[in-house]
Amino acid sequence: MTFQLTRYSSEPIILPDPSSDWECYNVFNPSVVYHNGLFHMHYRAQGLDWISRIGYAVSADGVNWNRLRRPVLTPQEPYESRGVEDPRVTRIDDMFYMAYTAFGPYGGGQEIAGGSILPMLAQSRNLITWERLGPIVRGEDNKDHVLFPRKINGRYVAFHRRRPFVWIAYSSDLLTWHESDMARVFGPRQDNDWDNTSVGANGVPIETEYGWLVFYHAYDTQRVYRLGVLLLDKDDPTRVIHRPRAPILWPQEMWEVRGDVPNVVFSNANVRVGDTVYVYYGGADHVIGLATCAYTDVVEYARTG
Ligand code: BMA
Repeated sequence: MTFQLTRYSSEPIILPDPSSDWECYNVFNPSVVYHNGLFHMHYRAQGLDWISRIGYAVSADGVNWNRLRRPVLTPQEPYESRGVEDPRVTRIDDMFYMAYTAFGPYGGGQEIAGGSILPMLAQSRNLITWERLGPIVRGEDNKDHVLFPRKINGRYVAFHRRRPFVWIAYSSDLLTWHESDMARVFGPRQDNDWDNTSVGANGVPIETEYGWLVFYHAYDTQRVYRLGVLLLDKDDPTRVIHRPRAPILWPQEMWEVRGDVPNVVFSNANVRVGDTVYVYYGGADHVIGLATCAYTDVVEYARTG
């Protein structure tokens, strides 16, 4: 079975705003939640200072967006001095949780050693005002984390990335994450595969009758970023049920091939609304695109592709 996402348009749906100081250079790597009949987007934005902030936009149809004129998350802490990046928002009950990457000073010190990054969590009731909770892991190169939309066996669950693998972590309170509650889930494949170098999770996993539908990104030895899917066991999401061979989206349009970083499609948003899954993604770390698919088709592909 072959399967690919369908681009909504051959053009990006959101561009940098030349009239803004904080989002005039790049807008990319969006997260989207569908809540109370609206699409809510959080996205990474950079001005000429190249520091990442998180912007917010809202849409009734998932295509036309109304952008808040100010960022909803800006660097505040020393460990965020070079930016707050790559939001992934999950709703659990009445709370929204944002997983984001804090990018700190060169060198970093003990806390943020290994890439100067921290995989952070924040919470909000209104999607605009965010309160920092803390990191999942300290002192290592770790990002691409995202919370599952519900507890499994009584505990919160998050993906995170220990290069080149996707890991899972469990926590009873979202504040304490113990090494003994972490496990490796999946990693790169063989030499000639598109995902042969490093993998990371995309948006919030989707619960299906067959297991967790997981969208992920990977790059190869040429650092071309593509997207794929796989299926994990519902009760034990460290267990891969099926992983199709082929990617479902890869850089093709000019704005995916050329940009701030070439050959990148990178997504933090795979949101199901009715029969459609909307995949929002950054093109070449510069603009935001949209691709969609039928929910039943992607589930079928994840099971049998
Ligand atoms: C990854 C992340 C993404 C980015 C990608 C390609 O490491 O930092 O934010 O889109 O690299 O540059």
